[in-house]
This record gives sequence, structure tokens and C-alpha cells, in this order.
Amino acid sequence: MPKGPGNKSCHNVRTDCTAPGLRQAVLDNLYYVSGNTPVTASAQDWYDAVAYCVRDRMLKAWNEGIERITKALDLRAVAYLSAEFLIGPQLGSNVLALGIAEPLREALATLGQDLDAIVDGEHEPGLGNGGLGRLAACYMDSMATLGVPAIGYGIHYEFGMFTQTIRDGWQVEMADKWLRQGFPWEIVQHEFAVEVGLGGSTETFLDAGGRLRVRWNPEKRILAVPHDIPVIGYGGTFCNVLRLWSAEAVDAFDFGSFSSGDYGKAVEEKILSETISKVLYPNDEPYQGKVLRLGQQYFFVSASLRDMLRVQQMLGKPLDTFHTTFAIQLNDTHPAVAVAELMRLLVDGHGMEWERAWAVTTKCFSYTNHTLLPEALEKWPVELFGGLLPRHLEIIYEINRRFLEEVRAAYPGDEGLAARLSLIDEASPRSVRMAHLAVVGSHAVNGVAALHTELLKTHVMQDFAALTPQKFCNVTNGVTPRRFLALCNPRLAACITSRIGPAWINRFEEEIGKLEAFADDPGFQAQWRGIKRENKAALSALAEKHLGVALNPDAVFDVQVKRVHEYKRQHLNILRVIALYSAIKRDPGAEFSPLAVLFGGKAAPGYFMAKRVIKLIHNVAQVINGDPDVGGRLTVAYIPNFNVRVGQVVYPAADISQQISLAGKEASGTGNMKFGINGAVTMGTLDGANVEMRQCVGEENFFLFGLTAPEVVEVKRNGYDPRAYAATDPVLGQALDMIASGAFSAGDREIFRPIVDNLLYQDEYMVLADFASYMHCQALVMEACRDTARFTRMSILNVARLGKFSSDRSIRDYCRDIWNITPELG
Ligand code: GLS
Repeated sequence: MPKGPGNKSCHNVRTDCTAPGLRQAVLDNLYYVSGNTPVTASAQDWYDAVAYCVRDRMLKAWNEGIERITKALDLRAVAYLSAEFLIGPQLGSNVLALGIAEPLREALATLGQDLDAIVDGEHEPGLGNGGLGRLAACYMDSMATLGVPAIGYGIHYEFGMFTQTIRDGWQVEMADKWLRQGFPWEIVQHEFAVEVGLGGSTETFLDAGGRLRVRWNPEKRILAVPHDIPVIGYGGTFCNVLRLWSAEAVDAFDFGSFSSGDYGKAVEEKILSETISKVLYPNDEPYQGKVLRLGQQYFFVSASLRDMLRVQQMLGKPLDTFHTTFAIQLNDTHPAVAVAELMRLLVDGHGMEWERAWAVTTKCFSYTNHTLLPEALEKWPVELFGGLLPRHLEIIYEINRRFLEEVRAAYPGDEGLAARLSLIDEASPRSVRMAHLAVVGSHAVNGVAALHTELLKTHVMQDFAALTPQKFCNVTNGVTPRRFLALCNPRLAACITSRIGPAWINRFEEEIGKLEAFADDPGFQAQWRGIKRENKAALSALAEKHLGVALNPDAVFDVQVKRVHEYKRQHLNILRVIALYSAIKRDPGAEFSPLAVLFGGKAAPGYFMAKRVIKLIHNVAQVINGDPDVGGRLTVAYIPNFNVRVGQVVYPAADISQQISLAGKEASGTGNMKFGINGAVTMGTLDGANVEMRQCVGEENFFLFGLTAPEVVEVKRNGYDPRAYAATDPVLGQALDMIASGAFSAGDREIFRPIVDNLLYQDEYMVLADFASYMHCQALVMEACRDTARFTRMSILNVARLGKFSSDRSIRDYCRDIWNITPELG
């Protein structure tokens, strides 16, 4: 008899969800998967043992899900194409979905292990930059919860978003080695690997039927290997898959070179091929010249489309019904080359007539735009594009030729219009406009908040909206209430459930409003405040441990966590902090309710100004936190390496959520929603989804300031002069002077000069124009916070009235307005 962990008490070690069954499963995994016993196991071994135990319990739903997509002839599935899926830690959310937290906790306790500690120890896959990637993950969660058959297709980056460390106040980037200790949630499916071509040239030939056809002879081939991650819906019965492709060499080892003594060359192919999925590009960097990035995009798009065509053929369905099998969503322009690739596969690969192929293609695709910033709209120089994808460039020219023919027929003589709509920007260097390719190749185009969609239609895509108004629609973003309330804020979740029952977890929009009935109930209010205080104490403990900063849990926690970018205006926030500090210094004896201002977020590694703003915040924090006149009434902290896991601790602890982008710049924002459903009150501009959030919570429960989008345009048109604001507002003038004079840099007047000069002489994002209004709003916030009952009511109503911002509602909108799919679970 082998001396194993024994298997006496449990029924089926892979499916049993009782505490004894789970205990046995964990012990088995420890023993048979990691080769350990409880005596020798490391923290990582325990994590793996628990993760595999949880994964086993997802596999029934998972296998049923795969069968569903590959067997049902009449099923339409979503293929969500996204270069980013910021899925966050997996263990906690999968345990929540399966509903096994309690027995698992009990099982682990009998083994001397703490479930929460194991969950907290997970290293998250950072396969996204921020909001866009996290949105894709929320949508995967909602599709699985609502029973929408879906496959998420993306890239299995070896290195995800960099880890941010702070040295002497400066951001320092470190490689994110999320795969170093393996990733127990994924299953590698070698049998579904496909080869993807790059480079080379094209040639024409006559096929057997005498038709002129085109053949692409790629110079290089790379193997795309799928890594499947299960995405289980709340309740544990419906499971979809996230299929991430990694690049491998078709021939990893060249024996010829090896035999002739050239060891480097023998593995060269492997190294070159693997670079394709090596690293996630941090955003906010210019696209121009990044041939590897285009390579990544084409790589995952081609592999994904071929995977879908394989399913179509397996189902035995003809290719011209492909659109009835898959609704393909393009998450931003990153996968837009899919339009040309599907045309190539149908026309060149399967000999379909151009017109039929185009009809299938446009019925398949729909495109979500996520940005109004012109510099973020992808354009590839024609030369670069044609070098990597010569056949696709020809196809794009043909799509464009036919499209412009239609435009000219509808608007004869308007060559300006044709030039503006063209898929090719003729300005030097000539380039392919990926957003135009996405719009022309899709039957639906959506923005991500009402204001954003409006601005798309009236500004950025004005000509397209005039040409095909029926294509444009809005789907306001949402976030999953599972991860961003039930999981991250268990105390508040339990409190809510105790009053309105648990149905809000998967019926957020319908149920959460019932909380409104308790908004003025003093007992409920006291409980609500108690929970917020506990959450703040938890965050304070972390800040103390990792940063050595003492945060007072009785202070108002005022938080801005998001990517650092000038349009998001972290520098406006720090100017406010400096102004508050000056007020304390002027009159140290005056009453000042304790306030903790927290920041967090990464700057793109090449973004000079954003990195300098991070440094400024750190320097200001150091001066204020160490000033005895302040006496801890105002504290400033920068939470390093903001990611999904850190967010899950920060959102529940916030009283005030800073959403202060210049109106017209933030497409939607989703952090605003995550804060709101955890009871933080927003201090914000009329930008992105803030507009709709304010409508829902009521204007008395939202702290509004700043110019509106039309006012921004107006002020700029009249010649915006930031210096005039600095000269006439003494509070603002003094705050800027303090920075310039070296008050936060030990007398060094140079270090922050770029920030001050930029604000005074350019200020593209109109920080100075909005400053006075922001300070006025700040006074109102402080007044409201002093009235405990009023502020608690505001907080409760923010949760109760934000039902619309569940990603379940967004997915229902997509199903109804764009995909024509009926969710199976309601
Ligand atoms: C973004 C926008 O900047 C956000 O406003 C938006 O909430 C998010 C998801 O739609 O998409 N676009 C982008 O390129 N990164 C984002 O986070």
C-alpha cells in the first residue's frame, strides 16, 4: 500500500463540496500534484492544492460549456476579441461563484490553513493596462452569469503589466513574472494550435475553375498555442472559456545549425517566434513604428478566427452562415485587422466570392470604441503594414476602393468627405486608419457612455455617423457586482443581504434599489458607518505595513486610483491638497476635519509628465505628513502598484471618489462605478459615465464641479490663457508658487518646473480653469462630511441607485442591440 493521504471519508474527491470532501481533495492535490505533505508544503503548494481543488469543481460546467458551443447547431456565441483581459486574482472569485467558501474555509481550518490568507497570496495575471482590459474581464463574468455562450480571445503575454515600485518618490518599473510559479487555472490545448504567417509576398494564380486567385506566401510562420481559462458564472452552472494564445516556434530547434556548431542559430527561431507574445505594451505610448505590436494583434486575431472557422466546420455548417454561429466583438481597434483577415480566409482560403464574403464579415463584426483621444486612435504606416501583412494591405485597399465608390455615389463631388472617410490617411507617412476599418467592417459601432457616444457621433466619427447613422449606438459600461462588491467587500455584502436578501448578487439592477428604504434608518446607518470604518482600518493596516504611513480610520478617505495621465488630472488633485495645506499653515488653530488623500496608479514607462506628477505627489506627501502644524489632520499617501487586487481593498475603504478628468476626455471610466457601489460619493466632472451616475444617484448625492464638454470647446475657441487664472486666483497662484519655489523639493526649483510651466503656458487639460470650482466643491464636501447622517444617507443612496452600472445590464444591452442573442439564464 502506498503511504498516501488516504481517501476514506469522501464520496468523489473531484466534485464533493462538503468540508470533509474538500479537505480530502486538498490533501490529495498536495500529495499527488505538488509532491508534498502538510509538513513539507510551502505557501505556494497550499495555494496550488486549493486552486486545483476549486478548478476540479468547475470542470463539469466547463465541459458542458464547450459541448454547448461545439454541438448546438442553432447556437450563436459571442467571440470577444480583446488584446487585454485584466482578469485579476482567480481563486476568490471562483470560490464565490461556486458558493463553496464556507465548507472550504472549514476544511482548510482543520488543516491549520486560512482561506483568506491563501486568497490574498495569489499573484494576479496583469494582462491589461487598466479600464479597457478590466472591462473585458467584467464582461466575461457577466456573460457566464447570464448564460451567454462566449469565448474570450486574447494574448497569453509572458510578461503582463509591469510591477510598479517607488524609489525616492519615482516610479520604477519591474517585469511582471506572473507565470514564474505556474498558473493553475489554465489548460493548454496543444491539439488546437494553429500556424500564423507573417511577412513575405503575394502572387496570383488560376484555380482549377479558371478563376484568378491570390496566394500569400508568408516569410515566417509562428505557432499559436491556446491556453484556456475557465470563466464560471455566479451560481456555478454555466461556464465559458477565455482562450489566450501564446507564440511558439514551429520548429523550436534547428538541428542543422546545431550540428554545424552554431548553437545560437539553433534556437534563434524559437526566440524570435516567442517574442510575439512576450510582453503587453503599456498604453499611452505612440503606436508608430511598433511593428511587434501589429504582429501581436494579427497573431491573436488570425488564430482566433481560424479557431472559430474550425468550430463552424465541425458543426458541419456552410461558411456563408458563419455569422449565425459567431457574433464577433472588436474590443477597440486592437483586433480590427480581423476584418481583413476574415475576408482573406473566406476569399483566398475558401474561394468565396468577394460580395458574399463581405456580407458574412459585416454581419459578424461589431466594434466598441473606447477613446476620444486622437493620439490613441491606431494608425499604421502603410509601409510597415504591408511589410508584415502584404495580403491584408491589398484587401484593405480593395475594401476601401469599394467603400469610397459608395461614398462618391452618395455624395458626388465631395472629395473632402471621401478623404476624411478613407481607410487610408494620405498625409505623410500614408497610414491605415484602424478605426475606419473597424467601422466599415462592422454592422454596429458603440461608444461606452452616453456622452462618449454623443461625442463620437458629433465629433470624432461625425462623417461616419452621417453616412450610416443606424450603425451607431451606445452601451454604457458596467462592472461586475460579484468581484467589486460581493467579493471585495464581504462586510457590506453581508449587511446588504441581511436587509434585502442575496438576489442582488446576480440581479443587481433589479434588486439593489430595495436598499433605498433603509437610507434614513439610524440603526442601518450606524451599521453602514461601522463597516466603512472597518474597511478603512483594514486599508490603514496595509498602508502602515507597506508604506509606513499612519492613516487615521476616522478621517475622510478621499481616493484617486487609476492610470496616471494628464487628462485624468492627478495634478489638479495635488494642487487642491497643496491649497488645503496652505490653509492649515496660515491658521493652524482653525478647525479642520481629518482628511486622508490617497493616490494610486501606474504611469506609462515613457510618459515623462505623468512620472513627474507621481514624484510631485510623493514629495508633497512627505512634507505634509511630517509637518507638526498639520498634526495628522491631513495625510497624503501613494499606494504603489495599483492593480485589481489592491483595488479590491481600496474601493471598500473610500468615502470620496475622485473622478476629475477634463470633460470630454474620459470615454466612460469604470473606477467611478466600483467606488460608487461600495458607497463612496463621487467628486467629479460631467465626463464619461459620471454624467449618467449623477442622473441615477441624484444631483444632491454627487459633488459636481468643472467645465462641461461644450464649455471646454467654447473656452478653447476663445483662446484659453491659463496664466490669467493663476494671476487672478490667489489660492491657485500660491499653490503653483509653492511648487515652483521648491517648497516640496528642498529648494530645488528645477525638478517640478516642467509641470508648473506646462500648466501656466499650455494646460491642455485645463487644470487651472477648473481649479476654483474644484476648491469650492471641496468646501461643500467637507461640510457634508461633518453631517454624519446626511453623508451616510448619500453613501447608501449611491449604492442603492447605481444598479444600472452592473456589467450584467451592459451585457443585456449588447445581447439585445448588437448581438441578437438571448441570455439563457435571464
Ligand atoms: C478606456 C477609457 O479610457 C475608459 O474611460 C473606459 O472606461 C475604458 C473601458 O471602456 O476604456 N479606453 C482605453 O483605451 N483605456 C481605457 O481604460
